[in-house]
Amino acid sequence: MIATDGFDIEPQIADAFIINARERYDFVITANRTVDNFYIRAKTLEINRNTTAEAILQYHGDDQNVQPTSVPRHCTADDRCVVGTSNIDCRGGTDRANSWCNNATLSNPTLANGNVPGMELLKPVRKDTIIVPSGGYVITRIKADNPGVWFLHCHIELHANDGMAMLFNESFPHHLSPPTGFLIAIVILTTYHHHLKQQPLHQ
Ligand SMILES: [Cu+2]
Repeated sequence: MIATDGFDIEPQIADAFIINARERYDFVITANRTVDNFYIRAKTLEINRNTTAEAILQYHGDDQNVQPTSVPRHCTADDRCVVGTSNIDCRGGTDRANSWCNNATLSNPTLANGNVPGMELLKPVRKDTIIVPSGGYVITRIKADNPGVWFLHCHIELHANDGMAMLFNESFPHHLSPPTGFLIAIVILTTYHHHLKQQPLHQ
């Protein structure tokens, strides 16, 4: 793996990785195996479901009519496919997997203010999209050098529409003014729509 979300990372060797909506990963495949066909599998991590997408990586010279024999990775207690976290207290919500978890707090207060043991502060991964496990949390560091109101939202559209989103205000006093004529244009548009609604349908 060499990059994520358009930013280089310290190269890592991996045979599988977790990706969610909007994330991007760049990787280099070292094709140094015996000539064969290999499955590339994408498998959802849903509970009680097993949705799989498959592609075939074919080495030049291999028989195109032979199915690959490579086997999928199986998740076990020792080889977990998901990184979970249980540090969030939903304060009276239903169970964490089904709660909106508004007004959440850390169940372990010693983790507050970024005091998380082992956190990488010198060379953290730079990303614009992050997986937040159900009931989990993410610590980010933002360089606040672009004043505006930024939309932090889930990239699953249904979730965003449900309200899984927030505004991050980076310095109201330094917001740019709206373009010249911006409000006038809205008034004209509103009047125009109103005008359309007033027209008889059979005109
Ligand atoms: Cu979501």
